[in-house]
Amino acid sequence: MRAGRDRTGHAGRAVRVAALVALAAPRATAALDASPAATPREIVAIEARLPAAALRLPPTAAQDTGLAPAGTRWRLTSAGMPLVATVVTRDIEIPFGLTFLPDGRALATDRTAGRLLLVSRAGAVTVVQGVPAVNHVEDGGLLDVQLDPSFARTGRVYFTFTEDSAGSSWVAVERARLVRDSLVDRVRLYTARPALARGTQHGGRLLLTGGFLYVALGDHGPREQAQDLRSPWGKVLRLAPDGAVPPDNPFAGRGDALPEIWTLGHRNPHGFVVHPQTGALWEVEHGPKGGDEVNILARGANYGWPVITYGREYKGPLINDGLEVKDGMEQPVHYWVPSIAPGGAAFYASRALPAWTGSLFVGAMGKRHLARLEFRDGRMVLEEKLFLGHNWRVRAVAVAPDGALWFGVDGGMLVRVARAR
Ligand SMILES: [Ca+2]
Repeated sequence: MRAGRDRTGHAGRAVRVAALVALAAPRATAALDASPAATPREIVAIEARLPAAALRLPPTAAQDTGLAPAGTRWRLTSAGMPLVATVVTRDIEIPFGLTFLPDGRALATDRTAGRLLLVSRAGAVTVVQGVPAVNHVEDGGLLDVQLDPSFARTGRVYFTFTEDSAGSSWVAVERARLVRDSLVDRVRLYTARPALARGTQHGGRLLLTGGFLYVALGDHGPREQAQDLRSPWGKVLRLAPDGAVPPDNPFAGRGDALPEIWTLGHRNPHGFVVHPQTGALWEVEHGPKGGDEVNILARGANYGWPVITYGREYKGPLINDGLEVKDGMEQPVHYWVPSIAPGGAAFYASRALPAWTGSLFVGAMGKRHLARLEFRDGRMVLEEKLFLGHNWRVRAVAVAPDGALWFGVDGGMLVRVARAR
């Protein structure tokens, strides 16, 4: 079982709780500063192998998933900053979408249960009413949720979900208004067709930026669709916030392509964020066996799946004879072999934890940690693996208005990381 690997080296609960290991982050960061020309192979990976001491003891029954009761806290150090991580709530199973209202409450999707939740910093959970029925087969359910920039005035929220279609499923994009604890005035903006029998690799992330609504979709199983301009699967789409197709989209006006396509060649996007300085769209996607990618999206560009990849088939054979580079196809800005199985992602743009400002956080569901990545001149120069040893399948990641970093763990729980006092 894959989970066992992450627990290697742990003699059990007593060691876990007793261990107090300060991270080597400040020293490693300084060393990297001295060698800005580091190639990707020279990247220093900081492995925070053990959790710092748990301030309270998690129950034995929760050891397999590493889950701990609400209120459990751990101290840690990252980039020289003393931090404390606190379990905000356990009242969630598969935290997929995570964003924040202006008042500081989290708005989170509980994927498989099809629940939309409002969560206060103190852990009070309110179930939002008016959410549509979802298909929760395999990886389906209520996927992402994002606020409109005008949320404070309009209450507008956008969300994605998998929906039944005669035994198969597709991904729907809707907009509604959040009024107190209910969704009202639901409007269908987009339906990704065709429906497919597979219940996996939907992607389903949303972004609102620059006056557009971007939707990142996976190949939904049949990989050749990622290169098929007549299919929305394996694409990032660009829509107006009302679902209309902008006339200046790269494939608009062509008879042989869906005009909503912005980029193509994606396998299964799970992280989808705007760079706080450049405004560029960054996308993190699952490769097959190996080859998870971080991509910087450019209008009309082809990200290669399944023609080029750094991964292999799950059973081991090469894909397309192992082709990794091809003219006309983009290279990722970073890739992981072996895979980390990325969850959500968030750029840390706040000044609240200044040593983190500019970092990209990515949940590592497969490798069971929270990755903090630093990029310089278009290259990743540092990867810190936070919370290694907890066995947490970190999925959703987002930054709260107060600068705290929240993440969701399958199983599940929401955890808040802030400066230790
Ligand atoms: Ca690619």
